[in-house]
Formats: sequence, structure tokens, C-alpha cells
Amino acid sequence: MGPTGAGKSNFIHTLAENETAVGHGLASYTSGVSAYRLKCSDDIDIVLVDTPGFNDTHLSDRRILEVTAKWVKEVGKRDLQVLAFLYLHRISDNRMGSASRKSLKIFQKTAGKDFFSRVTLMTTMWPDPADTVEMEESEVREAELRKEYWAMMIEEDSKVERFTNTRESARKIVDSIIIAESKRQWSKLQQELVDQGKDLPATEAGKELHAAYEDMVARQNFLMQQLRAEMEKAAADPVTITALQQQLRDELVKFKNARKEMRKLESSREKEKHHILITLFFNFLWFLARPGNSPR
Ligand SMILES: Nc1nc2c(ncn2[C@@H]2O[C@H](COP(=O)(O)OP(=O)(O)OP(=O)(O)O)[C@@H](O)[C@H]2O)c(=O)[nH]1
Ligand SMILES: [Mg+2]
Repeated sequence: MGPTGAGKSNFIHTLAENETAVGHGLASYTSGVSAYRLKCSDDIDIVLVDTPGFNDTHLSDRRILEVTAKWVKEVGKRDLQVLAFLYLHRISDNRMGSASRKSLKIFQKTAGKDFFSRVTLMTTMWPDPADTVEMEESEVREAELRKEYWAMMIEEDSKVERFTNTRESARKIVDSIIIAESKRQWSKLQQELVDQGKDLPATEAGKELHAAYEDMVARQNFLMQQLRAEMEKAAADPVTITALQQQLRDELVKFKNARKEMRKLESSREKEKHHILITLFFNFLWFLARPGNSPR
């Protein structure tokens, strides 16, 4: 798992030397969950699962979580468990942007704290070691990730690995996971969906994404208020007004989209509760309105 363009498909492609779809350019690539079988030894086969990354250019984050959850649930029903998670991060990113932070938070809720010991935090896109300046900068970023963003997971025994874009490097990482995995344990999302029968919005990962949409809706709202205030000030300047109107229209589209996605993520149980209350209320009104019950 990991944000779009982190190198998930490329890692599997390098390891399994198969027809995995690897993206080119800046657009997101993988749109569904796909599984690839890899023979590690005579008696060990592993299945590598590729997922679409958050902040995809084509799919909403809600859809991505849904697609992933569906897969996790299906395999869970067949009593198959996720053995380990690999979470990928581009070391070439020179700052931890909001998209990467959101992706990490949702991932943490997907795995659950009890599963952190089975997570490998893997950095991709390492520079050529001969480029000492780039290498030093990347190492500083890796130290920062360890100290700040990944600290809580490392404390719970998540591993940190560097992927250097070779088959040997990929194999070394997978081998260390296989060696470490002796105990069976369910990931948080799988426990919630299969064992506890929760629907996606009621899971920790679903709630985290809902909170991210809430923030987005509030931010968009604030931006629109600012634009409206600016329009009032610029009332005498038609060119500025036209430009601000266009900006406002764009923000409104983003606001509506975020609100729509957020509502879709509202627990169907919550909706059910509201439905029951409304039905009870109308039944009560109907009871009052019956001739025998009408006030004298
Ligand atoms: N140099 C280098 N390039 C990489 C590495 N990992 C991925 N790439 C390149 O980065 C681009 C994106 O990689 P993908 O594997 O498609 O990314 P992804 O995480 O699967 O992205 P989505 O499918 O959109 O979620 C591709 O052009 C890869 O070849 C790496 O470690 N080093
Ligand atoms: Mg991909």
C-alpha cells in the first residue's frame, strides 16, 4: 500500500517479473486490487497484492478504500489472512505533503496497532549511491521519517527497509518478511469487516477517511467565504470580479464533490437509525390522527 506513484506496482513487477501494470508519467495507474503469486521456495508460495494508491487522479479516495476493503473482506471470508503489509514511500519527496500524511493515517487504521509489528515501511526511488549529495539528503529524510512520522509504528515494531529498484533488493525485503512471519494475526480492517461484521464507514480506516473529508469540506467552505469577501471589496472592478467568480465556481465544485464523498462514507447503520426514528415518529403521528385518538 502507499500513495499513488510510490512504486507499488513497480516493486511487484521487479520481484515477480510478470505483467504487472506499472505507471508512467504523473497520472495514477493501478485502478483495482490485483494479486500475483510468487514461488519463494519448494514449499512457500506467497501472494503479492497490489492496491491503487490514495490521491489517485481517476478514483476518489473513498472508492479506493472500498475496493481495498472489498478484497480484504472476500479473502477474510475464505479464512485467508493478510500476512504482512508493505507500505511504500518515495524518499525523493522532499516534504511530507498532506496527501502522504493522509495516506499514512488511513493505512495505520487499516493495519491497526496490533498489526504494526507486521508492517514494513519501505522507501523507494533511492538515488544513485555515487551521487553523494542526493544520497545524504535522502538519508536525512529517512531519519526524519523514522523520528517523526513513522516513530509510533517503529515503536510497535514496524520494520524500515530501502528498496533500491533491483530484484535482489526486493527479494531481500520479502525474505525478511517471510522469516519474521510465524504468528497468524488478523489486520484491523479484516477483523472489523469479517469478525465484527462492520460496514466500511464504521471501521477505523473508514472513519479516518471521513475525518479527512470533513477537513476538506471545512477548508473549501473557508476558502469560499474568503472569495466572497474579496468580491464585495472588488465590486467596482469587473475584471477582478469575473476572475473571482470563476475561482468561486471551481471551489464550489470541489466543495460539493468532497461533501458528496463524505456523505457516502456515512455509516449505513447511522442512516438506518435515522430511518427507524423517522418511521416511529410517523407511526406515532398516524396513531394520533386516527379518529378514536383525535383530541376532543
Ligand atoms: N527510479 C525508480 N523508479 C521507480 C521506483 N519505484 C517506482 N518507480 C517508477 O515510478 C513510476 C510509478 O510507479 P508505480 O509502480 O506505477 O506506482 P504505484 O505506486 O503502483 O502507483 P498507483 O498505481 O498509481 O497507485 C513508474 O514509472 C516506476 O517505474 C524506484 O524505486 N526507483
Ligand atoms: Mg500501481
